[in-house]
Amino acid sequence: AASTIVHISPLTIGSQSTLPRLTPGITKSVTACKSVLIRSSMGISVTPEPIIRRSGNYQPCMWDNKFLQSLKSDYTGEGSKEPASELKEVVRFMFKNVVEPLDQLEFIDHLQRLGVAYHFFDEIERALKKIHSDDTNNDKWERNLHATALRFRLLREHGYDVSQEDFKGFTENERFKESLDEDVKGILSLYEASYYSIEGESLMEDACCFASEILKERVNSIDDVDLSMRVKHALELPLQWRIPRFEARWYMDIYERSGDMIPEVLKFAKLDFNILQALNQEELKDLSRWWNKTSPGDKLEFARDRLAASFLWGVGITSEPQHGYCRLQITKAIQIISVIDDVYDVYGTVDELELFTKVIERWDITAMSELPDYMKICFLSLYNFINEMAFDILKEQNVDVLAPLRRTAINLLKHYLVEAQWYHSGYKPSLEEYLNNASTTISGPVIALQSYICTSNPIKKESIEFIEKIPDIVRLASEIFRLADDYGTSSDELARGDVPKSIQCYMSDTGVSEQVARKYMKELMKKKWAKLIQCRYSKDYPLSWQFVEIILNLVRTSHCVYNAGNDGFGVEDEEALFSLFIDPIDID
Ligand code: LA6
Ligand code: MN
Ligand code: MN
Ligand code: MN
Ligand code: MN
Repeated sequence: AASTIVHISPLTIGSQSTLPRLTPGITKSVTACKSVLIRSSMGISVTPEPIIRRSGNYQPCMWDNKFLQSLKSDYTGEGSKEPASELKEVVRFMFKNVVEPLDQLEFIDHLQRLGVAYHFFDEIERALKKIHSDDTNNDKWERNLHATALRFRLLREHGYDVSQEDFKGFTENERFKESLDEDVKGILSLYEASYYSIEGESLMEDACCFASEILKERVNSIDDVDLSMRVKHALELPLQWRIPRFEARWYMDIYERSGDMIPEVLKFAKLDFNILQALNQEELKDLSRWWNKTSPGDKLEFARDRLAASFLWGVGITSEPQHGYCRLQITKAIQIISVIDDVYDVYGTVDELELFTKVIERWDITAMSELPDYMKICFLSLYNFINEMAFDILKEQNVDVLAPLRRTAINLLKHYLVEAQWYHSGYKPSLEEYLNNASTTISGPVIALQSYICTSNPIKKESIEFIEKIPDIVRLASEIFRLADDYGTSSDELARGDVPKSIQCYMSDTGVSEQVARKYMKELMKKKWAKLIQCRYSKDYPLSWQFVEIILNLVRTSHCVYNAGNDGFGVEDEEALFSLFIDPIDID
């Protein structure tokens, strides 16, 4: 149909174009767009109505190609690798000389929080195995809440069978409970441990409520400045929900001032951080060259240009040096998907989106000619990206992964279409119906499959089939990812015009206020986490521990990006991105 297209570019929205957030001005154009569609679908429209297009109204990207290519680190090459590997041996030696179980646990905790535990995998497993088999049924453990909680948390984290009964002594003895009141350090450890509990461990659930209440009460009256910082940090997000690598940057400053700080350990952690950062910078350069030629640029002005923020997800999922390929591919996937998501969310008309989805489903390059120009570029970038990944794997491992990669991508867009149809018809789903669809549109299943493919060698056909069927672990991870995203982005999305997200669905299901709904979502995420980590403990779980960790990291990244309640992806957090990827840590 012939129609006039009116582009609303960010610049026409007046002074608000300089703001990163969306403006109510856009909602008006939504209404205009809708009335056009309704009328034409009823066949009443005779004169071509202008299609008024919305824009995501996003800020330009933070780092352009020129800036990224100019990065130079002092930590590439042999110059820093040698001192690092010497220091590593020193730390390994020190670790071996720690004998007391509690000291060992604390040593491990430091290594993990400093982000260097991956260097000492065997030592850590050996120490934990011993601690697990040791008898704890003695006074020393039973009287030390911090020690008991740390033991529980680390053993659980590493897959050992530990029981919540370990805490019975603390929870059943009222007199002890009173004296606990003063033990902030112990309660903090209990709080962190409680996030490692699984569904149905009511003792741990109670412990979590009890611990967070006391910590909230105490947080502003703790004399020890660092302990108070730790408590604040923990209340913001528990350790279980944090990305180890992002945590490392924060923890180094705390560790530096702590009484049991070991200079060699600190120095090694700093050096390792800077070396990984230099590696990440090389990856960013690669990605930026790719994006520089792939980016639709001014052709799709309405969409997000978020290479740095997308890379944050790549690093969040896996930061180990050997997984560079996975970081590259996940970053590309998220950058491409977020452009297409903006097409479905804000720019495309329902007719166009239906056509686009059909063309994608055919996965036929010749069908591209049926699309409007702006959609051709979306189609081809996704098509090329998926095909290239399949090509890489075919060349590398002689395994054909094209069909599953293609199917999950198609499935994502089919679910995008459902949301777009709901929005344009004014349909309001219940929370359950919404989540059923939205746990796919958050892209969890796509990222899960792609990260399995990019980190596994050999790739197993059974594993691919298993992941593609969306097992509990992928579904739960995707649901939490979705809830976290909605927690951060739905205010902007609703202002822009969008389907009601989880918070709004729950509000209309129950009639509660937004504040109550938000609180409910936090609880719901916690409940789903308890189920999520339960998945990994079942005996013959067919996915590797390492891959499950990647799935958990995906969820953790979403907490880190969206926890503050705003869109930490659409509006890049400059300070965080600079400290992770650009500024090295000072080493004296
Ligand atoms: C979500 O965007 C986003 F930007 C992510 C980085 C998550 C993974 C990538 C996707 C889904 P938004 P929506 C693009 O909040 O429209 O716009 O599903 O996703 O809520
Ligand atoms: Mn481990
Ligand atoms: Mn969106
Ligand atoms: Mn969307
Ligand atoms: Mn969102």
